[in-house]
Amino acid sequence: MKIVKAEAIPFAIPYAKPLRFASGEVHTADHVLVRVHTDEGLTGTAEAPPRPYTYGETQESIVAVIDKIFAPQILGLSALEREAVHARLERTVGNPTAKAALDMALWDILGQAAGMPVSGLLGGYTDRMRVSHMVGFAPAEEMVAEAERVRDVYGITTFKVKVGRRPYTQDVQACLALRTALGPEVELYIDGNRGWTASESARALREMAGLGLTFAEELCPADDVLGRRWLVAQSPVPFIADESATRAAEVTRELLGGSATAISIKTARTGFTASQRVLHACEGLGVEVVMGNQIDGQIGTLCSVAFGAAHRTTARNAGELSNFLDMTDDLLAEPLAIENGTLRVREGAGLGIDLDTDKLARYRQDR
Ligand code: MUC
Ligand code: MG
Repeated sequence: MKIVKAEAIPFAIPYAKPLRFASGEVHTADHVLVRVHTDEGLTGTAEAPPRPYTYGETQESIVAVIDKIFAPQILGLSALEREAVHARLERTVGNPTAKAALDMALWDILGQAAGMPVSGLLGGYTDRMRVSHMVGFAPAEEMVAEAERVRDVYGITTFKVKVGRRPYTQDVQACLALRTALGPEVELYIDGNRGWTASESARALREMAGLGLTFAEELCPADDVLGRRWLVAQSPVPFIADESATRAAEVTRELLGGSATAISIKTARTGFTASQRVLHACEGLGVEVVMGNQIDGQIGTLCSVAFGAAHRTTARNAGELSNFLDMTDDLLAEPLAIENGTLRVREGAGLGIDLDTDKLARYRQDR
């Protein structure tokens, strides 16, 4: 199972509905398709989404780091030598989505070689996850209309509401409008992408106290160290670290430092190998996790659900698995389908990623 080639293919697919949030906005899925090939003719596939406002990576930087540094470092190693692969990748700091995509492509190869689904190899807890949908910035009535449409069409009843605008009261109003329109059965939580100060966040949480929120995520920057601890200590709900805890060591630091009380796990940045490290750390420390979304396409979403469904702790909360619905197209031959508010893991060996080669030819940007 020797690695003979690692490819980084840039592609771009427009969004039908851009996602807007406090740290940025996404109009085009300008991602990188990562393919690792072995001497036995197996090909592992994953995708890396550039998020410069979160990790500093761009589409060009992901292609460059894979072509120039990572591919030459891992050629000749076996897909079974994942720890050796990671030791080489870790010689370069940062570049989390490039590393994660290579890791997941290797797991895809292992699954194919074993003739078993990756989700089963990871843990095999269940075959599906409940889906949480992200509602981006818009006037409150549009946010309500979107949530109602997503509930009615896909059966989704969990919503993560993007907050972090100024004045904070407009987000309080939007959350109130969502709760009023959707009723008490629907689960709502908020994500500020570091948009507010600690004091704005505290006021917003107090004013939303009657809305039955289940979590609050990254309302203010973790770099505001004491302010963030002060906020988290008074949060009435678990406070999720997302972009402030992108590696197992950061997870430990944020949790032990009192800057978070729950963790977002994103396979787009920690792949499967490091996501398990994060998950096991959280289980050991006794904090809740949520499967987050790096505004993934269908390939990334397939990876997220494979991981999330594999473990009891990740399958407990609804996973953020629906951002791909806002894209105009994707690369899978058989598109993902969310039914009754759930997304199923793909059956078959590996990750079950079957690419539509015509679509890849249409959207790839390197030819
Ligand atoms: C999220 O959960 O924050 C937006 C920025 C990012 O890093 O991820 C997305 C969604
Ligand atoms: Mg987040």
